[in-house]
Amino acid sequence: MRILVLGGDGYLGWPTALHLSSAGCEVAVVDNFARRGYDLEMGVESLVPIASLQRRVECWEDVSGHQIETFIGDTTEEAFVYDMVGRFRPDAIVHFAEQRSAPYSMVDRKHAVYTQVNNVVGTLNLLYAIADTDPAIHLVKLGTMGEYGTPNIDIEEGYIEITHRGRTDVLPFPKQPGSFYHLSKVHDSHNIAFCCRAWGLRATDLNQGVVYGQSTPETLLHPDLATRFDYDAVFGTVLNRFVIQAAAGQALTVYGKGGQTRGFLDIRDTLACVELAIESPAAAGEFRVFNQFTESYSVNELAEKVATAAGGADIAHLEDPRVELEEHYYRAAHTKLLDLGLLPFLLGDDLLGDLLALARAHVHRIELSALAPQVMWRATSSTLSRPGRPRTVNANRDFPR
Ligand code: NAD
Ligand code: USQ
Repeated sequence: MRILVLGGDGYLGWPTALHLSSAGCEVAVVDNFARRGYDLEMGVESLVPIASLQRRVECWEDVSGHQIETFIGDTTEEAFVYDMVGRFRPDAIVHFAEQRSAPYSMVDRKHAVYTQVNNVVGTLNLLYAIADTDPAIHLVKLGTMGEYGTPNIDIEEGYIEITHRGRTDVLPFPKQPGSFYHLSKVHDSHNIAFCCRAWGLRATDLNQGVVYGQSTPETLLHPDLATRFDYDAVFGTVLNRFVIQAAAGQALTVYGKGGQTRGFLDIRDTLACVELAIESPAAAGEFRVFNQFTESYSVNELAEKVATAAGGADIAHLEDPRVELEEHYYRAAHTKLLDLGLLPFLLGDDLLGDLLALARAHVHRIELSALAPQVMWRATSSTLSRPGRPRTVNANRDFPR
């Protein structure tokens, strides 16, 4: 099978490309290196050093004998998208290529606009390119559990049956996203659903929870195959941050009351879920939604787990920089991937021990000033949400178009 992995230089895209390649697929990765650019903008780096994409691909061929093709370019460029889809002729496209940080999207107006243009226009270009090139191509799109928000009812997988004034229908589950980033995923979902309805495209929206972990069987084969491991307050996700904070002897930064509950999954399960989605594609005209997570935890529960695994760590309750419910009901369905055969890696002391060891081995690379949250969820047209802190994103940056 021929698979294009968009965003294949990123945290999840790179190990997914390796996994699919080792499973015998013909794989090409697509990236514009925007993620490496955000690091430069913020003056931070992945805790674990990462090789250039060129070196990664070369190393993979040496280690595995498999080739991975590369397309360097921007999904917001129509000609680039048509060219890569037309030349590679994939059976499936796995689309990771978006700006994925909620805090980054909330820095200021420029970052909000960049995030939504990058994500929504990139996906629209792709939908047109698929429709014009070959509508049978299966789009496997990374969405997010955050599209749903935290309603006071059970969350279903994409759709809910509603009876209203005596009539019943199955409708898209209501969306209450919590950042301009999460909103961009909702806009994508609507656009993809429309193209499935109107043009008969086939798509799977993987509403993924928060991912943790850094190693997969393939990335462990050589240091130059490693994927990124982010800890800064803008791109680091909560469990990865807690592990790294504990390794550095810093307090774990619980925002607010810490009752915020989310769905989580091991990075190895991301790879497995994508593979399962590809193996049994959506039907022509079908817009399929899978909730892609394996366990739910509150932020407090995660902090306690990490502190215990680390043999002790302080837990600090900081003022929540976000606008979100700090205590709420949370129960979300996630059976469709299990039904397809997913055998999840659950969060245990062995994985936390491995992650702590990894973080301790690279502790000298931690920039402590990047740990504190700086982006507040309020409207600002200028760059610094908290004046006086130099380590932040650059409002004058020229975004790649
Ligand atoms: P990442 O930022 O590490 O990777 C995204 C990649 O896409 C980067 O390499 C970036 O350079 C590339 N990219 C961005 N815009 C592009 C464009 N216009 N053209 C070409 N390439 C572009 O992010 P990640 O953590 O690997 O996440 C991948 C996807 O999974 C995202 O869509 C994200 O929303 C989703 N997701 C991630 C998580 C998580 O916890 N990391 C959880 C749920 C969903
Ligand atoms: N949080 C803390 N302390 C921290 C960092 C985060 O308490 O140091 C809290 C946040 O306030 C939030 C929760 O932890 O309530 C999750 O935050 P996060 O930064 O780990 O995750 P989030 O911003 O939701 O985004 C991440 C990915 C995004 C993906 C999303 C899945 O960056 O790409 O879409 O997880 S989900 O959360 O299901 O929407």
